[in-house]
Amino acid sequence: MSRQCISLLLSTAMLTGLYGVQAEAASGLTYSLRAEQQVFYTAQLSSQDISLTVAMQIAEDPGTAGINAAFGADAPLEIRGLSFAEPYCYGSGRAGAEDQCRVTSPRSARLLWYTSNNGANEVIYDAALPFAILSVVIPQGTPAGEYQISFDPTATDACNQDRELLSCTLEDLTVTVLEGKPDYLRGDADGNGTVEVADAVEVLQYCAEAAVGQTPDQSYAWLCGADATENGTVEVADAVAILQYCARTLVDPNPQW
Ligand SMILES: [Ca+2]
Repeated sequence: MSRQCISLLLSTAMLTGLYGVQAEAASGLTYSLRAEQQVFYTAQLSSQDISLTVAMQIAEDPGTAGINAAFGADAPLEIRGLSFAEPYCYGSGRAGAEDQCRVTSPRSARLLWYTSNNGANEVIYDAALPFAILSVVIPQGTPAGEYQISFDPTATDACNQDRELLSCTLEDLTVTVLEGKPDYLRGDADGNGTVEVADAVEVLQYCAEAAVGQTPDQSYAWLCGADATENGTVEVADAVAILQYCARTLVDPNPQW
C-alpha cells in the first residue's frame, strides 16, 4: 500500500469513525475473543483479583488492509491493557503510534491497524495466532454472575486493499463466576476420584517447580484438591498430609483428615 493510500485510509477512518461508505460489503471475516479459562468461583475471588488474558483472533481472513476494533467489558471487570500480539508488534503490519492501540476507560479499549504491504492484498499473518491481547482483571469480591467481554459492533470493522468494507462476524467472550468452590475431593490432586500416593507425588512436583521459580499452571479445582491441609496454599505439608491419609486407609476405608 502506498503512503498516499495509507493516509487516505487513515484520514477516511478518522473522518467517518469507520472505514465507511466506500463500497459494498465484500466477503467477511470473523473476530473472536478467547480465554483459556472462562469459569471462576467466588471463593477464588474472596482474597485476590484474577488476571485474565484474552486473545483476539481473526479467522477466515480474506485479506485485510485495515482493522478497527473496539472492546468493552461489563462492570466490575476492568480492561487494564491492550497490545498487538506478535508478529504484529514488528515490521510493516503495525499502525505504530500508541494511539492506535489503547485502553480508553476501565471498561473499553480500541485498536486501529493497517497493512503497509505496498499494494498486495494478502493475508500477512497466521490465523492460528492471536492478533491482539487484552489484559482483563476480575476484581476481588466480584459476585457470582455472567460477564461479557465484547466487541463494540458500531466501532469494529475492516477493509481490504481496495478499500471495500468487509462484513465482520463478532464472537464475544462470556466469563462466568460461580458461587463457592468447584467440586473437588480433598487430597485428590490429580482429580481421578481417589486419594492415593500419586496425589502426594503430584503435589511434590508442583512444589518443586514453584521452588525453582516456575509458575505451575494449575486450575482452581486442582489447587482446591491439592490443598489437603486447607490452609489456602499448596505446599509440601499437603503431600505429607496426603501420605498420612493414605496410610490410615490401610486400617480404615474412610479415615478422617
Ligand atoms: Ca487422586
